[in-house]
Amino acid sequence: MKTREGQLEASGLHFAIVVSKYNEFVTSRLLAGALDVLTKAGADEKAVEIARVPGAFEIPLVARRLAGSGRFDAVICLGAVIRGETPHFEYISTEASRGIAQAAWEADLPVVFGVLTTENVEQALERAGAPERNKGAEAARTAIEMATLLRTLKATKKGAQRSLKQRKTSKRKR
Ligand code: INI
Repeated sequence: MKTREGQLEASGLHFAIVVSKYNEFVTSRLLAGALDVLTKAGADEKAVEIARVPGAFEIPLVARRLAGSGRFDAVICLGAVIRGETPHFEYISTEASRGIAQAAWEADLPVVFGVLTTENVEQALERAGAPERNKGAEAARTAIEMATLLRTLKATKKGAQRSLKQRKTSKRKR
């Protein structure tokens, strides 16, 4: 039986990070956590691009654009939505998570959810602190692991021909 798994090895990989400016006192810590993981795993500083957006609601559009650019192996999305601060909590967090997942599907690339959704500022700071609990660090580890796993899943010529044939057959049945 063959088992495939990603590695925490980022050399040669390219990453985009989309980080929201809203609640920057939290998101700057998530960004620091993510960058720390990427550099320690061997990513080149020049292979990491950062895009800053106004709030978490704006993350999916920019993540989708970057993911579809063909320039990155993974996109890391960082933000902080804090319930105590907004009656729009549900709308913003739902749209951010739905949009980030959709960006990954549409671009066929890992687009990682590193957006905190917390009840209050204390919880947000707790999850943006020490490396073991930092959601930005966790998102970067996930991005590396997924990017390296996907590299091992590159279609062989035979496999690609097989799936093309399957797609044609299922189209004809419809
Ligand atoms: N954006 C966040 O990222 N976090 C929040 O907690 C937040 N609050 O509290 O409202 C927030 N609002 C801004 C939102 O993401 C959009 O930028 C804005 O609605 C414009 O589209």
